[in-house]
Amino acid sequence: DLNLTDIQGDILIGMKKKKELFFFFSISNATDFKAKLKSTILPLVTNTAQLLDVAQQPQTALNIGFSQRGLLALNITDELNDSAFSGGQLQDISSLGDPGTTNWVPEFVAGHIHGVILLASDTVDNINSTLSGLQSKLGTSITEIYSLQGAARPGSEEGHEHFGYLDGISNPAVEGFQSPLPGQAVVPTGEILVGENGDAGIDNRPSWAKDGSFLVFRQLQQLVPEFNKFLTDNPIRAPALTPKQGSELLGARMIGRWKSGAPVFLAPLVDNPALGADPTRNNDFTYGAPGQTTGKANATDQSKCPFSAHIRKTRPRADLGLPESSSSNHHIVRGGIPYGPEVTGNEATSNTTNIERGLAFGSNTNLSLFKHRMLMLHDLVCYQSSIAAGFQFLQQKWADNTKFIHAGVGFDPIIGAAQGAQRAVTGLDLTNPSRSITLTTDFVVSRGGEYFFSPSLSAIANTLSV
Ligand code: N7H
Repeated sequence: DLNLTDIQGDILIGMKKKKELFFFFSISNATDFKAKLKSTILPLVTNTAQLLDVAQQPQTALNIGFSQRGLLALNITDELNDSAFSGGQLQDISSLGDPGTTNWVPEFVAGHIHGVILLASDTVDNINSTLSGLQSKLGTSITEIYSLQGAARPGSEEGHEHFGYLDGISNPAVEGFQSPLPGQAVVPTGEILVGENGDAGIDNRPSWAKDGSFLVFRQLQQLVPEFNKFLTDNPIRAPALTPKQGSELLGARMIGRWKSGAPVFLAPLVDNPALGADPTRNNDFTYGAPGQTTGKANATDQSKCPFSAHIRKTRPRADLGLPESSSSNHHIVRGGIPYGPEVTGNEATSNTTNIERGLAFGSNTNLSLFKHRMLMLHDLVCYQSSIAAGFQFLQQKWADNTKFIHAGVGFDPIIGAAQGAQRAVTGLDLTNPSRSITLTTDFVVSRGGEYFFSPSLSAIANTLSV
């Protein structure tokens, strides 16, 4: 059984509040910081058991992760045995397809980030008061390097990312911890938690790393007016669809889901909001034939969902064969939250982004446990027991690989990256799936990020703070 009071809450469940602050810091005085890590930060770290029990949930939840540089600053020299983590995200820049550091937030380039504190609550005021309390106690032991405030979008857009699509629908269930909803992948605990059954690196981890997880943070800017203009300019001209419907279909086929969350595989021509809203049905498909439990999906039929669709590229289900085995499949637990304001009238009419907005990719969601709570936020926070097998693999080997899932498929039109070069995508046009559409704009622009390790509470108490 998992020791749920020892595992940081964001990893398996996600803090899932309407506001989340990512506070990046460097350690200025290691001795002083270690003492305060134990006395001040550790008592505030929210564990998994606390998030599971609504009565125990703190007003402001807090989690913490350390970069490789941060561990070294604390004089922790053990190798965690994850080369992406130890090299840092900047070193990974070309393998992730980013066009150099031009678009990176300078603080992610400068190399001073030792850790990140994640603060989540229902209001920014709660977060700010927790943060200022913390900062006054931490004093000069740390220095703030950068922070990013995320917030759920307003009103009926809550739970939707900035392009307008419902997020946080599909995440793997961890074996023995969560019972899967229909269509949900089940992964061995060790695919997400270091040192647990199924962790491929288990023999080469220091014992204190057990029940920690690697946290990938990416600040992904979204060019929303530009994305919308592309849809307006290129409607799919299927019979019986108005141009507006054709534009909506193009967007849905790029993602693999409609704005409501309904999968295009189950609703191929028009949105079905009731399907999108039903967690027992909105993930219940494999890309295989109805009832098919073994073998592969049809390798030529894209009528219901393009092979290039974002959710198909990043989780190919029956395209790699059923049952969806963990050896051929790579899963991450995604979390995260939109950042930046709503599109302004001026941006919408000029089809041009003037104010930065996007997705802070990086915490977790699980529908089966949190159905009763308001929102599921996807983002650029994701956790895994190996960065190379998780996030990096999905980005590089799948989204950016024009031969995946099949030859000629092209890029993932949402997150696929080619160092800023234009990207060819096939399968989007329902009336002619082999037609290649060239995207001259990246609608998602990487502003960089960092890799962190989120240790167990006992590792913080017994190793990192001594
Ligand atoms: Fe994605 N989007 O709004 O277009 N993503 N994603 N993602 N994503 C998903 O099923 C989006 C990003 C995955 O299990 C949905 O929960 C945006 C990165 C995976 O079927 C939507 C950005 C990576 C899944 C989006 C972004 C992934 C997934 C449907 C960046 C990994 C689950 C909601 C700004 C490298 C697939 C849902 C499955 C789903 C969007 C980034 C991976 C709407 C805007 C960088 C594994």
